[in-house]
This record gives sequence, C-alpha cells and structure tokens, in this order.
Amino acid sequence: MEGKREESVMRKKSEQEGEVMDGSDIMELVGDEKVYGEFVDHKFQELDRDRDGKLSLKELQPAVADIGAALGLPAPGSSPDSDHIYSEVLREFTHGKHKKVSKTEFKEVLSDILVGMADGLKRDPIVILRIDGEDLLEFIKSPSFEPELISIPSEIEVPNGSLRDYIIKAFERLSVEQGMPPASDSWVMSNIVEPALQSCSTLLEQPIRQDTFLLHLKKVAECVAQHLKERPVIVAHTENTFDGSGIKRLLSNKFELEKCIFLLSGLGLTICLATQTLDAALKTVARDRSGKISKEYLRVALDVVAPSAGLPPFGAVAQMDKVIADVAKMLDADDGKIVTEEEFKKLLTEILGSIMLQLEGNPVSVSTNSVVHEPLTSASTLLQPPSHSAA
Ligand SMILES: [Ca+2]
Repeated sequence: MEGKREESVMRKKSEQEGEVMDGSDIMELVGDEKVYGEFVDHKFQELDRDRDGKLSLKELQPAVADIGAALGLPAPGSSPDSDHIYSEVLREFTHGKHKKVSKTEFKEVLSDILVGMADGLKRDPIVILRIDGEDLLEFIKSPSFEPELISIPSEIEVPNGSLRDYIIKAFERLSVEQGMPPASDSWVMSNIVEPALQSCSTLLEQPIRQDTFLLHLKKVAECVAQHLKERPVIVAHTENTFDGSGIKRLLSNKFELEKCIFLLSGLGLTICLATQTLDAALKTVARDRSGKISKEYLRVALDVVAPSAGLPPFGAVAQMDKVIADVAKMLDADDGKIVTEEEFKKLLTEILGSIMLQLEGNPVSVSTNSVVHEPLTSASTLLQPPSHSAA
C-alpha cells in the first residue's frame, strides 16, 4: 500500500469507488505462521525497550495506540469513548492483571485482535474515500442540486437564523456521495466549511431570503470545493445492514461461548476479544437475593448480548432502538415486574427472536462516515511488515 500517494493521478473512477479494507491483508499476515512469527518478533523487540524479554504496561502503550490507529480511533486521551476501548485492549494483553506480558502472550492476544479486526472488516468492509472537491463541483452543476436543497429554508426551522445558519444546515445534509465530507464532524466544520464561509461572502449574517438562498449556497459550495481541493479529506465509509442474521446465529448456537465483541462507535468495526455467554450476561445484571430479577434489567441484559447478536449498542442507531422498543412493548418487557431467572432468560430469548423476525422482514441499514485525519495505513505502524525481513 506504500507509494500510492504518487499514484493518485489515476483519479476519477477508481477513486470514487475508493480503497476497500475488507480484512484480507490482515488474514494473510496472521494466516502465514512464518511471516506472522517474524512480524511478532520484530514488534516485540521494538516494544521491549529495557530488553528484559517482557512487555510492561508502559511498553505496551505504543502497541495499543497503534491498534487504535489501525481501527481509525482518535489518539489516546482525546475521547472517553475511545479511551475505554484502549483500556479494553490493554486489559486483553495483561488479562486484567498488573503484570508484564511474555512474547507468547503478546503473540496470541495480538493474533486474536487482528483476526477480530479482519472478521469485522469482512462483515462490514470500510471504504476509504478521498474527497477532493471534484464530486462536489459536479454535484453543484448537476440537475439534482436544486431540487435537493431548495426546500431547506422551509423545512428546517432555525430561530432567527441567518443565511449562514441555513447554509451550514444545507452542508450537513449533503452526503459523501455528493462529494461532501460529513459537516457534522467538527474538524470538517472548522477546517473546511468555516474558512470557506469566511472567504467567500460578506452577506452571510443577513436574514435568509428564499429567492437568493440557492445562489449563495452555490457560491459557498464552490469555495468549499476549492478548500477540499487544497486539503482533501479522507473519509472511512461503512454501510451496515442489520438483518437479524446475527441473532439467528446466536440463537442457533444455544448461547454457547459466543464471542463478545465490542463495537467501535465511529467505524462500526467489531473486535471479538473475550468469550461471553448468556449466563455471563445474567451475572452482570443485578439480582435480588431470592434469585429473581426485575424485568427492568432486560434492557441491560440485551445490551450485554447485543454484540454477540450482531446488534448495535443501545443509543447508537436510532432505527434499531425503535425496533427494540417496539418489540419490548409487544412482549410487555418494560413493566418492571419481578421474574425468576428462568423466565428472564426465556423472555430475553423471545425478545431476541422477535427482533430477528422484525429485521428479517425490514432490515435496517445505516452508513457511517468518519473523517480519517491521516491515511489509515500510515497512521498505524501496526500492520506494516518488519522492514528488515521482506518475506
Ligand atoms: Ca520490557
């Protein structure tokens, strides 16, 4: 994947389709014992600063940061959500103990993480799009520009909104397919949209007028395209469809040793890291002393099994939350009554079964677009092969 910066002259068609990360590179690495062995030897040597043959927590930090970068997470310390994932990854290496990690342990855990990453990518490939303003310019000139955006002032209510406010709303509506990186991303807003707004018009603080809205919008969009040309934005694009197949798999496995997955919010990537059973889910759910459980914990339990069932965590996908809420209502799962553990399990299984049926009939599709601030491959040295031993 190196040296591809120069090849970007290839442009257009191939670029629109984007570079696809589907995990096959990772599987190739982990699947070849010799190559993977050398890879680990090299990584370990690099990390073992004091040369004592073990990795301390501190020595593991760069590896953990690298794994995060490979997943497209922001750097450690920049958000509580991703920091949680970083600490989970670190805990995997140390098995939750404060001890040093041997090379064998490092090799095993790293392989689990990489295979988990590859599985996630195979299921939900990430397409890397380079957005450089060309598609946006094309969209501005296309016949769909006007019908798509003319209704914004009448559809969206911004109290005392200026022209500027409505133009920002319009950019938030544009998709990556239309050549616009997500304007909801604060980096895009402050580095692309804001500068474009500043540089191109002085009339933006005026109240909005329907008759001149599109004209102004077009002008700003041209400026945005110019900024994108000077500073292309890389976006990791995923499309996930929740069609119930994950639940089907889980239910047919009788909840045995299903891999626990944690979902990375930004990219929708999943990593299988630990094992998790329905019983484990029940153990994390508070119980009263009689061994009975309040139904109010059903939601918690559902969230615990969600990763194994291929469901997003509660709150991550609004359409999915609605499906789950409807099912819970249908099965009287929200009445907060106290039930026995058996009943609780049965009800949870019924809920999963109903969600599965719902999704089979009406799959929910979501796409995510995350801005990648550096090309993924160079942001992480994790997957770079050892330089000295080209296999
Ligand atoms: Ca060491």
